[in-house]
Amino acid sequence: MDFSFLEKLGVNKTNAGTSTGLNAFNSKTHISSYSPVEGALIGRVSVTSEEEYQNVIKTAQAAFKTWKTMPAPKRGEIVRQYGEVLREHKEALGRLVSYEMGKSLQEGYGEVQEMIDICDFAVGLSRQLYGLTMHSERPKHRMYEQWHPYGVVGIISAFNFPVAVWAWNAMIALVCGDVCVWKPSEKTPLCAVACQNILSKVLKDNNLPEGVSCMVTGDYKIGELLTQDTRIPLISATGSTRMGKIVGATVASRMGESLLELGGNNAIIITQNADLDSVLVGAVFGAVGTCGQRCTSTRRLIIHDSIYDNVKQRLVKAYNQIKIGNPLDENNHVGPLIDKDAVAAYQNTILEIEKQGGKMLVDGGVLKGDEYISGCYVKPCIAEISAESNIVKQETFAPILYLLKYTDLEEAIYIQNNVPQGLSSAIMTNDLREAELFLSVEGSDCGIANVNIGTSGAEIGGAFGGEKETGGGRESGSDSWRAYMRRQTNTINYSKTVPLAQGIKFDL
Ligand code: UN1
Repeated sequence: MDFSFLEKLGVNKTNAGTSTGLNAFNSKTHISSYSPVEGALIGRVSVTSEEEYQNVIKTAQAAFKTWKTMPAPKRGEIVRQYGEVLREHKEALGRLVSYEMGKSLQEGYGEVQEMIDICDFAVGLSRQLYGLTMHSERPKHRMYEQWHPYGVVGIISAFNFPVAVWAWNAMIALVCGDVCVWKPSEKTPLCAVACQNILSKVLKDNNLPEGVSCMVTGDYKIGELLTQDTRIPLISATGSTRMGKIVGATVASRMGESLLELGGNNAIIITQNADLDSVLVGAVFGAVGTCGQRCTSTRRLIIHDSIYDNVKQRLVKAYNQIKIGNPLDENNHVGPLIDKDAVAAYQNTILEIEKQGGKMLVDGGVLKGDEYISGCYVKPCIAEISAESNIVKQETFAPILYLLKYTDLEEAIYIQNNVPQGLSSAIMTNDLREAELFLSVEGSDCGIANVNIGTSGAEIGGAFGGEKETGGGRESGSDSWRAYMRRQTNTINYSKTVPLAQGIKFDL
């Protein structure tokens, strides 16, 4: 394999360097990053020690003093430059994402494209951080609100979108005037080093302090330092609901803000009025894309009983055509799971399905042979099972799809909502009434509800996130930027008296 993409990104194959992007540190312990593609060691990243952590936060705090006073459109200019350099590195970075995380090359490129798109969005936003003005109840008074940056923002990201989800957070936070400390997943540290290297260079070329964007690496212990740190007013965390509950509680206990983007259990309702050809693309990509490791992956299909057998047959046929293998080979649809732990979780879920009375329509299994040497390649599978089974209500980060049957739409919506998670949802129908009911207050309870497209692949322009155990946060587009700023209400008296609000008289 040609590894020149690693050099292009400044990620040396044997020693990827320090984790912080603040090159002065000499950590003694390392994280080794192994590719799920072929099990090979890609590189090592030093683990941030507690002492280094303290330095990183101090450096970030110092950088905030410079960054927050720069006009927002000037900050936007830095983000614009970052987007330009990302365009130059799209091929190499997309390849690294595919090689370190295991998603298909197309999806690796797609992820970098999301980064570029969020840069463009953030550049425009840097001139649109609007506050409202209000009419004061007092004469010769002006009232308005303005938005100020919080300060140091902690970003905890997951392995499955090792670069894009950081960029959604960081690019928006940066134009808002915050500085960022990133803790990437320890499963994909090299992707983070690459992004950080590119951004550090842009900052340096503009004579800006590199503390504007820092990185710390390690396991949950470094995450704990971040979440407990009162110098970090906002923590944005993406990952499992289990992790999010700990992060949310810890940050709340010190009155910090958290923005959580956690597990999903996303369903597509397929009604008798659906166009079955387009159903297939949305459903299969949603279920097997990224090997079922998106928080937006389709985990449940809720199918009208009149078309159930037809959809089932088409799905089984489509699944038999899925090519599983090296994700860098563009002929393959599905690459490996991230690691052996993920494979074990996949296997346990299949055992549970059988224990809970489910029936496999397309069998799962771990693939063996030279092409699958890492031991992380699994077969996407389909099970028929009761919607009430416990296993259906859990998120397994793997390509396991449940087929559920319904007879009327209210029942389908009930099934769709009757899980603890609330991220993404979809209905496939050409019937206006069905679509509108699904989108109405009586419909989907998720943060994302789509018609005639699948549950995954959301565009960056919308607010991304979900309800219930998904955590309630919104990232990326729309007005998500407000989560990264503190609101200040200002009242200015330009009269010669001091009238009190609510008509209160207080004469001295
Ligand atoms: C995630 O899996 O954490 O909507 C994010 C999607 C992608 C982002 C997924 N744009 O599928």
